[in-house]
Amino acid sequence: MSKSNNYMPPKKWTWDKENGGKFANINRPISGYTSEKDLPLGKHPFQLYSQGTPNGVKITIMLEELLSLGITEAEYDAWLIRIGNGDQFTSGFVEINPNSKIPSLIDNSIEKPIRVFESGSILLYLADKFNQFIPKQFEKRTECLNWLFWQMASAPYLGGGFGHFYAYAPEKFEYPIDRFSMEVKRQLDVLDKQLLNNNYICCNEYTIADIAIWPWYGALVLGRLYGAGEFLDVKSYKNVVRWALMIDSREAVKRGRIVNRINGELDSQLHERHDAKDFISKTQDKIQ
Ligand SMILES: N[C@@H](CCC(=O)N[C@@H](CS)C(=O)NCC(=O)O)C(=O)O
Repeated sequence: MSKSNNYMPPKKWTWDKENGGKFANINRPISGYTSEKDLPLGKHPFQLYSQGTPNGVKITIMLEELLSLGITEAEYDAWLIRIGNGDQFTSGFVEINPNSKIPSLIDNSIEKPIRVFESGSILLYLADKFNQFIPKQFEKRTECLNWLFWQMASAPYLGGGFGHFYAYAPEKFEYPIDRFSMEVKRQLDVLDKQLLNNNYICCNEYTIADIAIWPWYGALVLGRLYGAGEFLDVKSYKNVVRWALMIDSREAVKRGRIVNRINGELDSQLHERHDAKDFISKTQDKIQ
């Protein structure tokens, strides 16, 4: 373990400089909007404002899964919120999510449209609204929610902790990388044991627990997150890898993964989705 640096926290923290990390330009210690701008509005029942990050992808996968069951009431417009440009700090976005984070959703299909923010809350809202991807029996529903909330509580260790210090921080610091690698590996072990005798995360069925967990831990074991596959020895979590590959092969997942995505191969970026046909004709390779 290397020696600590010489930083001594002052008596009172003040914001006097950017921290130099990858998202330094958008981080600030106050909430609220920085510019006045309304959100665009499309014709479908659901208006999604998001970017194709692991949290964003949870919702596009869920909506595509619902549509693949023939539930046309789940039709949606997916608008791109470029978080690197600070689109989450416009007045329109803050109105639907005071926390300025993607994903955020408006349900326009009801008399008094409502906002839904926090990806776990959005998944639960859609699951309850359409009675899909959530067990009906109370005990099983509770187990499903256990894992949904587990994901919501664990992801900040993986993203905000490990991912931040391993991939985004301006320098590599051993202490936080060790601290969060240990926690992420423990979480992977939790999942690996859960999936030892189960095809899906819970209740022997595909649920919003799988849909929430896959974009984070599935992507991690498939080597798609932070370039950390070898570092975390992800292949050793064999049950998680098997589960991740199974979810990866679902057609709705393949579609959901590319909506609002702004990196990777051009044919895997569909910046905005307003129609099922957009997957054929509007990916970046087709429109550039
Ligand atoms: N707990 C929230 C986390 C959402 C979140 O952290 N979103 C990130 C992208 S994955 C974001 O909007 N970041 C922009 C920012 O921090 O300004 C959820 O699951 O919806």
